[in-house]
Amino acid sequence: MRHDRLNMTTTELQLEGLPGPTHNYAGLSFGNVASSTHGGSISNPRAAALQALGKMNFLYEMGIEVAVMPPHPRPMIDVLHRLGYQGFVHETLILAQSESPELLNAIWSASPMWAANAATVTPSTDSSDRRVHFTPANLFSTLHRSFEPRVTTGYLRQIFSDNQYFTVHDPLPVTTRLADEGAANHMRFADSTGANAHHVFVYGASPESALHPMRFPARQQLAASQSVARLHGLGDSQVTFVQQNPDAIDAGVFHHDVIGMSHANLMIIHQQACINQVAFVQQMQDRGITVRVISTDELSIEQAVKSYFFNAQLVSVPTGGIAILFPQECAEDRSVNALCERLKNELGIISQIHFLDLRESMKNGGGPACLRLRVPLNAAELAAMHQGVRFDLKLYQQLKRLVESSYRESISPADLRDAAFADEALATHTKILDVLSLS
Ligand code: SUG
Repeated sequence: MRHDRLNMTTTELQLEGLPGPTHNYAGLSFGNVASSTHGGSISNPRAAALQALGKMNFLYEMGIEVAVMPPHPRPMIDVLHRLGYQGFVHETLILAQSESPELLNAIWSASPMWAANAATVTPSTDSSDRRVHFTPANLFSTLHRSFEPRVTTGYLRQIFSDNQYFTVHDPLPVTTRLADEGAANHMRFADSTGANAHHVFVYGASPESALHPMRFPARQQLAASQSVARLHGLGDSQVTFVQQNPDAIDAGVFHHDVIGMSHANLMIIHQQACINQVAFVQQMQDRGITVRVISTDELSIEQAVKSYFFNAQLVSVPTGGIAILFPQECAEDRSVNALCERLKNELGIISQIHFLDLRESMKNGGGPACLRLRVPLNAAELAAMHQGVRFDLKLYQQLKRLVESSYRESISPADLRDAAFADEALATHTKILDVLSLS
């Protein structure tokens, strides 16, 4: 049985986040330049969800396995109650807005759309017990995201409920030393058989390191990454831990996937991404990984943060090679566009590049890669997961209709104290779960 499972080919399911009906710009993420820049501006949740669904359909039409990660129920009025705001919803919202505006914004945030932060995943080919392991991220570093782990854990336990194949751990304990932001700081290298896979965990800080950012917070702690590797049954020879360059964090690189991308046995990484980068790159090359270092002359960190070049989504396409889905913003900057083309011509393995419009998510610092969690699964595991979230044309049409009929086209900060909008958004959330056969 164990042997058979090992020999089954693994496909990488793209578990794609669907923006919720309260998607808005509240400037909640200190250290995330796009979030700070757009705080207070008018959002369009309908466009956000349609853009994300458009990406799912684009991938699906390429022959990629896609599934939908639903939004969380928002706003979380219960959080306001737990913090002492009593009364009818309307009064509670008004009071919270005048006394704790950041808290009010936090309970409305649609941030669970960025599924790359939902969890870290280890496929059954790599874990010691041959199960697929998930550790939901505790997202301890920001208030609005710290509300996500409980619901994310619940969704993952429904979607991957068969414990013959899947283990969904509890999120790590909530403490600074164990701050965990999930797969956004994790890279897995493997060939198509999954044999000899290697995992790289990128962390922002640890008590043992004298180097840490001065301006913005380091969101991922070494002890968190080490705990996830241990929980998932990864041995010492299967893992590398590498520290982010604190200067890059201070320039707006709040997750590693803002400065590096990877897929299969390919890593594309900025010259200034990590501490001891030359040794790290050498180590990866010694493992047979193809590494393309993007120099600062080719792309400055500021350009990387602005264009989200590194937040591209890399997928293996059934017709051969790797497709790279860049955000539209990369096509709009002449030098970044030229770099995308150059990469394609230079690296034979890249068979296609595309530019996608994900502007609504991008204005909050979430590009193509942020919106998806990679879940490598074999055929038996794919069949064992909850089928209601698997993307196909029927589900696409159903969700599209629902978004078109129930999502608003604009949300301003004033809408976040509207009790009628709260009821409307929660009702829409229930309808989405019904479509996905989740509770
Ligand atoms: O955690 N933005 C998210 C973006 C997450 C991007 N994910 C990856 N890089 N994988 C964050 O900073 C902004 C919300 C606001 O400002 O309203 C926000 O939460």
